[in-house]
Amino acid sequence: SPASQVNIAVIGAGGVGKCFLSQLQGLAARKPSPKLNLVYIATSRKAVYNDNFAPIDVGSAIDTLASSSKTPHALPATVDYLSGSPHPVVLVDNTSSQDVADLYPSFLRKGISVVTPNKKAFSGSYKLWQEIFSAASSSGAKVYHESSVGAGLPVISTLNELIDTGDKVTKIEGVFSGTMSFLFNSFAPVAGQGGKWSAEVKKAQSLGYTEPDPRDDLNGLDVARKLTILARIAGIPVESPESFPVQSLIPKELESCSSGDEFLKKLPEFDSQMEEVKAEAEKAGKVVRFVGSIDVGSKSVKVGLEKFDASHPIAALQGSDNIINFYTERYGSNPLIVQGAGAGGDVTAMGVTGDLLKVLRQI
Ligand code: NHO
Repeated sequence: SPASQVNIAVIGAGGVGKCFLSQLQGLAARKPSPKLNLVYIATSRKAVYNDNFAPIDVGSAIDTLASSSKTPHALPATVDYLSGSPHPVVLVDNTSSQDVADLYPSFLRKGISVVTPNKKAFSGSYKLWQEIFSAASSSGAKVYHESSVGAGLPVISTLNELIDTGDKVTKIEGVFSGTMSFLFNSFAPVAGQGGKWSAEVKKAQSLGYTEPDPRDDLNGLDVARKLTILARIAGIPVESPESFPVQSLIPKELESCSSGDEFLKKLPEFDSQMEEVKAEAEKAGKVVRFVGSIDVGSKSVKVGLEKFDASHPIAALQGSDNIINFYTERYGSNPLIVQGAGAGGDVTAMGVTGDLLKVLRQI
C-alpha cells in the first residue's frame, strides 16, 4: 500500500535549494497525502536534523540552518543515517558536488530515492551511470534528474517518452546553455548590429548569467555534460564529456589566465577573432550560434559553433532561452521543439519538485 508519510532529505541550500524549499512548502500544503516531512537539510558547513527523524519546519528551515551549530554528517554516514528512517526517504541533491553524486548508488541500494539538478553523476564516468541505474533497478528506489538538462523544461521526460512509445530519435540539436544563448543572441542578432564579443561577455557576467568565472561557461563543458546525458538516454554509451569534440571559446592565449578578472581584462584583444566568425556567417546570409548536437545513427556527439539561416528556430531564440529540437521518425522533417528559460533558481527547482512528484506517485 502507498506510504502515508515520506521523509525528505535535502543536501544543498543555495540558489536552487532555497527555491526548492519554497516549492516543497507549497506542495505539502496543496497535497497533504502522503505527508511530506523535511527530516534533514545540510550545506557543506551546517546541518539541521533530529536523531529521531522528527520533522523540521519547512518555512523556517533556511533560518534554522543559518543559526544551527550542528555540522553535517560525513557523506557516507548520511547514507547510514537515512537508512534508519521509519518512512521511505527521498534524497534531494541541490549541490553541484561530485562527492555527493558518487554516493547515489549507495543511497539507491538502501532504497533511498534520489532527485537532483546536479549534472555530475549522469555526465561523469559511464561506469557511475551504470551503477546508478542498476542500483535503482535492484532496490526499486527511483532516480530522476530532469533539471540536469534545460532546467525545468521537459527535455529528459520528453526524450524518454519518445523512446518508450517506440519512436526513433534520429537527431537532437539545440542551444543548451543560458549563458551561450544570451551571448550569441546579443552578439549576432538576426536583426541589427550586435555588440562587441568581450562587452557582451562582461554584460552577461554583470547580469548574473555566467558562472562567477565566465571561462566555466565559455569552455563548453557545461553543454558537453548536458549532451552526454541526452546521448546516454538515446542509447549511445558516451564515456565522458571529454570523449567527443567540444569547441572552447576561450582563446588559447588566455587559457592560462590566473583569474576570471584577468581573463575579462584581456578578452577585448581577441574581439577580432569572434568578429571574423560573425562576418563569415553573415557572408553566407546566416547567424552563428553555440549548439550541441547528437546524431543518433552515426553515434556522433559534438558541441561548438554552427551557422543557421535567420528563419531557423535556433537563430530566432531570445534572451537566455534554451531550445531543444528532437528529430524523430514520427515527427518527420518538422522537429518536436522544447523552448524556454533554461536557467534560474525557480525554473530549475520546478524540475526538481516535478521529479519529487514522480517519485511520490510510485512509493
Ligand atoms: P549554489 O547556489 O552554489 O548552491 C550549492 C549548495 O550546495 C550550497 O548550499 C553549498 O553549500 C552546497 N554544497 C556544495 N557541496 C556540498 C557538499 N559536499 N555537501 C553539502 N552541501 C554542499 O548552486 P545552485 O545554483 O543552487 O545550483 C545547484 C545545482 O543545480 C547545481 O548542481 C547546478 O549545476 C544545478 N543547476 C542549476 C541551474 C541554474 O540555473 N542555477 C541549471 C541547471 C542545474 O539549467 C541551469 C543551468 O544549467 C545554468 C547554466 N549555467 C546555463 O545554462 O547557462
